[in-house]
Amino acid sequence: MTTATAIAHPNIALIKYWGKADEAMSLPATGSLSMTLDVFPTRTTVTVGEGAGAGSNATAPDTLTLNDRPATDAELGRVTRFLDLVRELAGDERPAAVVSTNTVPTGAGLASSASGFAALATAAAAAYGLDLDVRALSRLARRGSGSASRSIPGGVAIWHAGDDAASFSETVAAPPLAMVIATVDAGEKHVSSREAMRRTIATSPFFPAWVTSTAASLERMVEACAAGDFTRIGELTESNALRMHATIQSAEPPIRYLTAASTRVFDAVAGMRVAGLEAYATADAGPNVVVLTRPDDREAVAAELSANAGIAQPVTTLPGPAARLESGGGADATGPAASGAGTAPGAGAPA
Ligand code: 2P0
Repeated sequence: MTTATAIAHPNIALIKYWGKADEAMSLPATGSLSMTLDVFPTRTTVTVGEGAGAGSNATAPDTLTLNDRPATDAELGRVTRFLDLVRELAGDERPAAVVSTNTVPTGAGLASSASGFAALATAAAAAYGLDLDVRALSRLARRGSGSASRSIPGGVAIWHAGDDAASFSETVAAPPLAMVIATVDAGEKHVSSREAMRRTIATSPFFPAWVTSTAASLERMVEACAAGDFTRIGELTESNALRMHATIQSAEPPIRYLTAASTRVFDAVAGMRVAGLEAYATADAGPNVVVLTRPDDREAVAAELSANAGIAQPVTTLPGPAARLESGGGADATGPAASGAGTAPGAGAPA
């Protein structure tokens, strides 16, 4: 029996991934760039062999326990399809028992699928005896969930568009960054990002412009990161997020993830800039807003969000670590170590 446990953290994109070029291979329409967080890790244990995988599904009797409860059929099916890829790579047909614990509310707009599939890829590769480097592991994690690719390397990561071999993630140099998570609603999102991406591609007249403009913004973002230009990084981040939401809203029927409460946070962030506190807002496929700032300003931004935007418990985070096996031998020795500076997530913590 072989067991491996891995830990991975979520990431928030500064240049967003929205839309696939190839759904079966999980290849993105554009590249994207994110910061991995040092809060809300997912811890996943994969066990292969003797007694593991006594599930009822005869074709691949894996078992999955998610946050201390048996997974739904849909959750198990997605994990089994992913493990099938690992089994094919390893030439090993044995089923697995998977136990996973998320510390971020599932499905609430701060992608638990990113940390989830990054941790699963790292643990499953080790449990099935595969020796994969960061590039290969990020390509594997991509097949589970696109954004999971970016949670394999640590810190600020770029996920390249391209064919299967070229579409991997790697850490890029960037100036010191911090984020403050403003949870406006911790509930489940009404349309999954996977479904919303499909609808956007199929119906939005703006989608082609999203693709060309995001590719251009990614190039500028890489330049700004290399130059250590925080202001440019922030401007590109907020602009790209609003373009993504505009594109999503232009689908038919429309999808609106941002609410009045989200808009109040964007307004508060604009107000901070006017007052000389440099901060920029972004949001994923949900109403919650994440504010990019400099590490030295993160507590001031959190205080402003509490005082002026009605955010009960803003959570601050610095760049987080690479996905890693719990017993050493991590996926990437080059990623920054966990800073440990994030505010501990509590009950009702951000989504
Ligand atoms: C991102 N999002 O770049 C964008 C911004 C949400 C909004 O990546 O279908 O859960 O599993 O590849 O990775 C969410 O998409 O989608 C996402 P799949 P995923 O972070």
